Amino acid sequence: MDNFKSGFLALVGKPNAGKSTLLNALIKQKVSIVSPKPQTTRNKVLGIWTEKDCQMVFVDTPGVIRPKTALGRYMEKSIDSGVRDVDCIVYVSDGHKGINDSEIELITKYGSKNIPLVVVITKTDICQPETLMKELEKLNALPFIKEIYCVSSRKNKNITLLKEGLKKYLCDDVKYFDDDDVTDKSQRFLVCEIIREKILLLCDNEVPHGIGVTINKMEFNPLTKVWDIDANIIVEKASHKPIVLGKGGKMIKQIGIYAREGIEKMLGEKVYLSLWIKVKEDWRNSDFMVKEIGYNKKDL
Ligand SMILES: Nc1nc2c(ncn2[C@@H]2O[C@H](COP(=O)(O)OP(=O)(O)OP(=O)(O)O)[C@@H](O)[C@H]2O)c(=O)[nH]1
Ligand SMILES: [Mg+2]
Repeated sequence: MDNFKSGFLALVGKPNAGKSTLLNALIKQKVSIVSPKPQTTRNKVLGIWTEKDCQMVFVDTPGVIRPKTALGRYMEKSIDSGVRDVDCIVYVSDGHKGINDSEIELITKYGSKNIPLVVVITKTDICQPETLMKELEKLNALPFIKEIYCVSSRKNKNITLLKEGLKKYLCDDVKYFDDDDVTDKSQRFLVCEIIREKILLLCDNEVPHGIGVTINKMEFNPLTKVWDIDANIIVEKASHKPIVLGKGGKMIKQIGIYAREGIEKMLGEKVYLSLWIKVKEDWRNSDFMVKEIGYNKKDL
């Protein structure tokens, strides 16, 4: 193909910085779940944007943490694999929160990888101009940063400008994905993630971090045109079960309503969703169970 350009661009940064929201804004589709709680993303998720003469493959990654569990180690490996061999690293920083020394250290680490590094300050819709100025000053002192963009994914501000700017880092001439592919993830994966997103939204404290979701059945009935989905919500402590269940089953019902809406939007068909709560004590600390729940190192 003449003059066709493609490439992989990794979105990295601290938990809750706004990476997944930015990915969804860049590709104008929701493929990665978003929540106000840190450590929402657990896997590397690709978001694909294809135009006549280019294909940009954005790689969403979990926020950088110091891993304390087997799941945390899996997440750390997802980040490593997400930035491996990419054409550009897009470091996403929460402009509302500001940049501290540990973040400068992290940006410096990514700057030393011999891969072009672009910094995106996001959430400018809720930033104080003084905070933003201070951040820009700190970043301007780092010579290895190729470019700095200020965007708001929520208000769709400067997203097109960023996407156009990132095209200069595309250097392959292969079309990696079909024109209508938007992600590498399966519908089953996205269903599990939508359920987990609603639990992150509705349940507090440690509960959502110890949640895993697996699918028992996912079948489409062509006669009724309804998807029949049966999924398990795995909790890591017996005491979490009544929280997810709620008083008189109120919480699980709400999770089911929100999740069904999200899944119907994604699949474009009616959905019948059954949810079951299962306890798997301390699963996040077991390599075996982490894999069983779907976080398989072979997918990295
Ligand atoms: N006001 C505002 N909020 C934003 C913007 N982008 C993201 N957020 C919010 O920031 C929170 C975190 O967003 P995510 O996209 O889940 O952040 P993340 O970096 O993917 O987080 P992890 O997956 O945990 O690493 C959510 O509540 C988003 O709605 C933005 O441009 N403006
Ligand atoms: Mg995320």
